[in-house]
Amino acid sequence: MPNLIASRKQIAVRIVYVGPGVGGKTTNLRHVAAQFPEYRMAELATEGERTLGGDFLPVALGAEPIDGWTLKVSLSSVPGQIQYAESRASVLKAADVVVFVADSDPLRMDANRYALDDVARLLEGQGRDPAETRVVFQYNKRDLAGAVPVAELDAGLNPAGAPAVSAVAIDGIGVFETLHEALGLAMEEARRYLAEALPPRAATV
Ligand SMILES: Nc1nc2c(ncn2[C@@H]2O[C@H](COP(=O)(O)OP(=O)(O)OP(=O)(O)O)[C@@H](O)[C@H]2O)c(=O)[nH]1
Ligand SMILES: [Mg+2]
Repeated sequence: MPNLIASRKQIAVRIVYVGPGVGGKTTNLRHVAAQFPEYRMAELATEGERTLGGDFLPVALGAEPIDGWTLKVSLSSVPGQIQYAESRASVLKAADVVVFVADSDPLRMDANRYALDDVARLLEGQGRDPAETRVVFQYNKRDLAGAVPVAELDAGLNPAGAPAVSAVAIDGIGVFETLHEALGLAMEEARRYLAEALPPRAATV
C-alpha cells in the first residue's frame, strides 16, 4: 500500500517489474535510469547479467499533485530466476502496481506462464487478490524473429485485458509507454488510498 510522508505532503507508490528470468526487467529500469541521471539505480547482488537481489530506482516523477499531495514513485524489479522466490515475495509485498515483462521468445512461453502463476501465488500468500492488483503487461523482445504474436500473448497471459505495451526494451522502445501506463495506475492507487486514509475534508485541501 502507498506510504504517506505527511511532513512533505508526499505519497510514495511502488511500481514493481516482474516476469521470467532474462525477460528484460533490468533492461527496462536501466533505460529509465539513463534518462534520469539525478537518480541512482541500485542493482543488488548480480551474477553476470542475472539479477539475484532485485533492482531499485527511486524517482520523483513530478506527477500532478493529487489533492495537494505529490506522487513519489519508486521502480524496482524482482529476480526472475525460479529459485529466488523469497526475494521476489519481499519485493512484491510492497508493490502498488505490477509491470509484468513477458518474453516474446516462443521458447519462453512456459517461463512466462510460470512467472505469472508465481506472482499470483505470492500475492495470494500475502492475503492479496491477484485480480484486484493493478497490472500492466509489457510484451518485450518484439524484435526476435518468430516472436509470439501479440494476440497469442494477450490470450495466454492477459485474458482480463489489462493494459499491454509491445516493446524492444534493449532499444528503449516501449519502455516509457509501459511506465506511462504504470504511472496512470499508480495515480489511481494513490487517489484511492488518499480517499480511504484521510478524513474527507483533509483529502480535499
Ligand atoms: N533481443 C532482445 N533482447 C533483449 C531485449 N530486452 C532485453 N534483452 C536482453 O535480454 C537479456 C536479459 O535482460 P535483463 O534485462 O537482464 O533480464 P531480467 O528480466 O532482468 O532477468 P533476471 O534478472 O534474470 O530476472 C539481456 O541480454 C538483454 O540485453 C529486447 O527487447 N530484445
Ligand atoms: Mg534483472
